[in-house]
Amino acid sequence: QDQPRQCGVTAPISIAQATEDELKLTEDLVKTLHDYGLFESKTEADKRVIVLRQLNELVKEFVYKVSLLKGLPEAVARNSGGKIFTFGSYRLGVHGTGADIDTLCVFPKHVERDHFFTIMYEMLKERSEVTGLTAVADAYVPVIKMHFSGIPIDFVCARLNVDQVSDKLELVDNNILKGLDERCVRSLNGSRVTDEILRLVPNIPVFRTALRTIKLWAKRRAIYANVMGFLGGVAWAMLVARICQLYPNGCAATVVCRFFRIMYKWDWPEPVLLKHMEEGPLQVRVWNPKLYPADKIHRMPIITPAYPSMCATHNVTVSTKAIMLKEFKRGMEIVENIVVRSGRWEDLFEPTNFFHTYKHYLQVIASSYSPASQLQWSGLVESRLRQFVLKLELVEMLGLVHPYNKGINKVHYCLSEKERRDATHGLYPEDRTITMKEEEDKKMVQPVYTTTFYIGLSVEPKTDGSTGPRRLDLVWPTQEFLKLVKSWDKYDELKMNISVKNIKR
Ligand code: 3AT
Ligand code: MN
Ligand code: MN
Repeated sequence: QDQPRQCGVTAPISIAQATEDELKLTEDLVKTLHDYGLFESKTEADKRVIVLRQLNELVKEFVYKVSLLKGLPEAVARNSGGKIFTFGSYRLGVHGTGADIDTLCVFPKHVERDHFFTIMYEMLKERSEVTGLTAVADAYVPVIKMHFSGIPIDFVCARLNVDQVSDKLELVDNNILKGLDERCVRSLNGSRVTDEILRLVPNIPVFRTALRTIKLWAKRRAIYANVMGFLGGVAWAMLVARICQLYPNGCAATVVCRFFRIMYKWDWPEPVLLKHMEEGPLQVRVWNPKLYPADKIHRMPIITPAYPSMCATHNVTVSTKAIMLKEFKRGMEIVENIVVRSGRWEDLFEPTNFFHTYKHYLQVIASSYSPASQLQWSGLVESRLRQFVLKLELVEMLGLVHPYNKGINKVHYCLSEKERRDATHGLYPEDRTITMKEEEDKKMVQPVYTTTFYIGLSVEPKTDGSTGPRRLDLVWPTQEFLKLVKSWDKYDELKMNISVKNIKR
């Protein structure tokens, strides 16, 4: 272990073995992570294994069924195979209690993608273990969502250009992507990226503990969210993997400590790479800022290791980058204290005081009248919020434009049309306890579902030296944002509402 193979695009910074002291710090860290309830029970872990076994069986049955339907002989149909792969936090081994299992279903070419959303869907519907089954066939990455024996599953699929999918099939060869539907390439990508990350870290248990730490920290500091312009699970995993490569013999505490300093001092937009990018057999572009202007504007590029390499952080804005750098700095200062025993790991996980940091906030309320339409509508608004942030960043006098990393969901039980209207504008009837005993009550109560997003604004002093009244002009960005979300093809002005309000701390 003294001379580990070099994984990464540079030599390690240090190949020193962990000291007694560092091992003790890691022990404390793992204990702290346990205190936060980050690890699932043995029972839950066992259940996941059983569920995956059942899903794998189901996939084979599905392929067999479709093969017969396509007129293949019985023996050929049996040999057509079918296999599942996992990706996401479960595959990385950093999932918490109740996390989903991101699962990829792979089948041979005579099975069509549509079959997954019809025949497989029907097969799942028949199973008594399955609840909450929903298919989203028109998503960027089409997915079937469900609970299987109570475990949430995100089920995606890929049709390979082969006659048979054997149990031994691996997804590492770039040539398997040749001639595939784009959606299949994207579905395979999730799995290929996680596999590659694991292949590129020198010590997987160290990586896991360090990543669990960073994920917890990022969530508590409200900088975990790809859609909002922060980093998502894959990007955090790649950053931690890079530090692991630089300290191949370090323990988890060492990796965490170095993480903050290195990321704070990183020469952005220098990209974070886990390996040299590969050329490959597809007509798709691989991330290349020298070639593509769109890639040059990425502020904190973190590049996925599997071909075709992409930037996992194209959503980062000037503000979100500044906020993350501030958090790296805070992390760096805290771990310096932990190392000299004048601080504790808990300090790192102190929740953000976002709601007390700024004088001005924008409150964006997306609302509608049913849970189903609210899910879609709030998702759309959330996915467009970053455009609002980008427009606000252009406003003179605004320094930082800080989106909170998640929307806050509420249901308001209203007793009149007026109350309903008010609720969509952030004026809520006093919290009301509803007794649903009587039918009368049920008829009177009209629920309004709201998802509220917050954007913190730091107003900068005028630079021209004048002392006149300072007026923030947010009309233009607000109007543009409202126009943008209302231009959605599924927007229904009778059912969906959006309101933007300027509020004080
Ligand atoms: P959790 O433990 O589940 O919270 P995770 O990292 O597994 O953390 P997700 O299950 O949300 O997070 O996502 C797993 C992977 O699925 C990450 C990414 O490759 C893919 N993915 C997630 N959301 C999307 C999306 N909206 N579009 C495309 N790919 C996505
Ligand atoms: Mn997941
Ligand atoms: Mn998922």
